[in-house]
Amino acid sequence: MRTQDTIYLKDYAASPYRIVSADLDFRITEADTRVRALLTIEPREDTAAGTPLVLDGNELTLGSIAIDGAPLVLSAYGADASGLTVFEPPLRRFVLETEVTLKPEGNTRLMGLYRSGGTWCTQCEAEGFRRITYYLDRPDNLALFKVRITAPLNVAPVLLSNGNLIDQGDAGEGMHFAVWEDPFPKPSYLFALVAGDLGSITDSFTTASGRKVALAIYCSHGKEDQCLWAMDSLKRSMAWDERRFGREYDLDIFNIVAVSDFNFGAMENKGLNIFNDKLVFAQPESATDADYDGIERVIAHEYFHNWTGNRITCRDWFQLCLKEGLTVYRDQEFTSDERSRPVKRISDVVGLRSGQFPEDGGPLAHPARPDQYSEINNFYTATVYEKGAEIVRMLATLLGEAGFRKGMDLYFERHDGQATTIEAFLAVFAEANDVDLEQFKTWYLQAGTPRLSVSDSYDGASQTYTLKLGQQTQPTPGQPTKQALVLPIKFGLIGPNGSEMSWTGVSGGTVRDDMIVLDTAEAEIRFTGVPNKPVPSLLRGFSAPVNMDTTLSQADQLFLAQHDSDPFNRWQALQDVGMALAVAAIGGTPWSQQAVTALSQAMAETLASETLDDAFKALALNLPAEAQISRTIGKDIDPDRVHMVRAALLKAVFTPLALQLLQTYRKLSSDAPYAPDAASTGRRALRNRLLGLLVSSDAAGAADLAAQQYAGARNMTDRLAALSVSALAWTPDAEALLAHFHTNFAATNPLVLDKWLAVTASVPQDMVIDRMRAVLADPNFPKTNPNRLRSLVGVFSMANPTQFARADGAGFRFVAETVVEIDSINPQVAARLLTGFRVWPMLEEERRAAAKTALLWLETSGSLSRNTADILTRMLA
Ligand code: 0A1
Ligand code: ZN
Repeated sequence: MRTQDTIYLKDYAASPYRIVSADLDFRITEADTRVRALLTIEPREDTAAGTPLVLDGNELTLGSIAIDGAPLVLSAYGADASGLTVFEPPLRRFVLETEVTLKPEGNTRLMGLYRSGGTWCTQCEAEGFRRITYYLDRPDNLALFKVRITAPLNVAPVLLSNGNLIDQGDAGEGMHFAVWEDPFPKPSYLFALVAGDLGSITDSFTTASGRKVALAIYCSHGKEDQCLWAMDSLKRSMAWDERRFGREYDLDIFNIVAVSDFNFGAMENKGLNIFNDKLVFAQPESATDADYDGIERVIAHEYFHNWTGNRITCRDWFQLCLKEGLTVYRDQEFTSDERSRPVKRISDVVGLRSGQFPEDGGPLAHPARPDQYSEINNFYTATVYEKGAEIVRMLATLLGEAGFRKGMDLYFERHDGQATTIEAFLAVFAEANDVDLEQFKTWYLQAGTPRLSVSDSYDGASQTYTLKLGQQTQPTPGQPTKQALVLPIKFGLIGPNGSEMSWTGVSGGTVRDDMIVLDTAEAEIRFTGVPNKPVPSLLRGFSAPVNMDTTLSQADQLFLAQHDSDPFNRWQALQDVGMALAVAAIGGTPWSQQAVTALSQAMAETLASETLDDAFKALALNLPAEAQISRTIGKDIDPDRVHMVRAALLKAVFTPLALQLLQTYRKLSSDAPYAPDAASTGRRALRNRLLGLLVSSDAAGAADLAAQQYAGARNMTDRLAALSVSALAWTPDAEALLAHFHTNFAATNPLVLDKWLAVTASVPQDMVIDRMRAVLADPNFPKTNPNRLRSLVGVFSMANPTQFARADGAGFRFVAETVVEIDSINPQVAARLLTGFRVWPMLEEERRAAAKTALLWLETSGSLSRNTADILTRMLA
């Protein structure tokens, strides 16, 4: 048995053998699946005779083994559940033939070949292929795949794999077969197979060079009309990648399959993407605007992987953000071009701050390119994905659009067909733009969110404006000291009349047009020829993923909120004002009436603006979330106090606006049929935001208004919004609405049940834990389904701070106990649920002790999977 301890990037070595092609034969029956693999294998030029061939395996049992048709004697190989070693393979090209038998039915880990709702499907990233056959299951082994699938015709009339269908027919005894061949060499993690009784919708896309691509989306029967939005999103993604990056699709077929049991969102298998069905199915009665957005985004994301991930893949899993950060950047750009760029940016930054910053500032912090791991599945993180995208965005900001595109073109030209590294990625940008990116690379290697400090002064006599900037990054696990990073700081200086000011000279730092490039720990930048004291607008568009300490007065912030030409900073300024008031009050300094009135007025003006769009207003008319406030305070957090102060501030700011909120709410109602376009989505977002503000500021009649909206809603967006504001504020109707929603919408649709579970888990009331325990105790609750578990337990730990972090420890215990139970079913999901504990070091003493008790209990609770044990160890380190 080979045990797998910590794996280090520095130990990377090419394998002494290469698998050049894989000829796979699957025989699927209700009882089991037999996999026969013919692997054509070559030694490398420098491989010495007698070097053993070591293949990965996981929970496999070897049936037979032969080389070039001759069965191997027992002494020639060693095989167990975790691998296969051929001691002295031939030092020339040979064919290794193995046979294994799998039990997909019992595969509740959802890695490798498993069954979801009767359909056989696969998930191979990162290391699932080794659960299908013995293989070099590493991303740098690219091979040509040919796949024959034989299965019962009645239960599996649809047989799919990667690439092109080259043969199909009857196989006798109620069985049929299909043969698929993928002309592009690929790593095993991109392998996919689907066999089931599925419906589908079809369409086509003609590429810029005239290739007609057949598109299909497969789903369970009866759901076909819920796949239209996904198909529309796919076609727009294909067109966008041609326009924006000059990338065409390369096969004649592109298939997507929606399955109900899936560990993540979706998977970019070559020519055969497999999706969590919540990211495919959309109809106005059961999906919200957020669901439509998510579908569009993830369909685009997986499609874009065809070039950034599949044609060019990763040399090893340390390089994961080579494909993920870049592809997230690409999907963000797609959404920005399709919808509103500022609104997309603000939403992404809200997500970054609530998802990635806490990771980067807590016990699970790691670099975007880690240099060690013990369980790779625990590194599909916000840091690799979202911070990875921020790093690519900074590169684009520093190089400019044309310079960035030149680098991307060179990347595709030079590395097509390869498995490569972050170094190779940076090298193409450096070369195409003739710049040095050595220091920039630190962004990939260093964990932690930098703090950017700012102070300024103005000297009227010399008309000189001075900005003092500093950057500092706190130590993170394994990285006690930090280096200065390259921070692109987009900025403007705003004059007293609200317009941009110019300057005649700059010294003391690097300033290129509207961008300061801070690459030292400190800089003092002097702008000369500045006629008046400006208000600085810094970090426009959130041009670097940092925490900025601002020293601006409330008046200056509100001035920016009104005048900044950068919509992101207008939004940020309002948030900062709210944050400052909340943080001061939590620290014991109550707000002044005057300060609150000024913020109220700014909110009122924002709402009344004729130039700002609805989606922007919906984001602006809000206070920072509780978790965001807690993070800003940073230590000794009492979530009850944060909750109470935020609620009081919300009331103080928005109660005076109740009439305007209500009138605007009424004006925004619409009889138009549901459409998912940006304008309609923005209108609903604003209207529902206003409802939320009215209810949470306890305006007269607001609770009834929410109940009316719930009852009269003609789409899920409006219905769920009304339900969730009622439940969060626990209005007198909340209980009845939740029950109604369960009976009438959730009981028959699992994806709607997820919404009910999520609302139930977010209620900040003491009964929530008992309710969740009751839900889990119901024998009909499917504990094998990741979506259900995440909606209940994941939402609880991430979005219900007062109950999760209860002083009596009941919230922590609930999550810890659930993690143990789920760990024996699906370790990946259990490990993910445990990450909710990452806030624990930040809590006040009593809660911190309660969290630690729960974590220590987990440690002694018996044998945990390596996934969960890895998270637990890092959490307690
Ligand atoms: N590459 C996929 C993410 C993914 C990772 C692991 C999975 O199974 C354990 C599934 C999907 C993406 O970025 O969408
Ligand atoms: Zn991805």
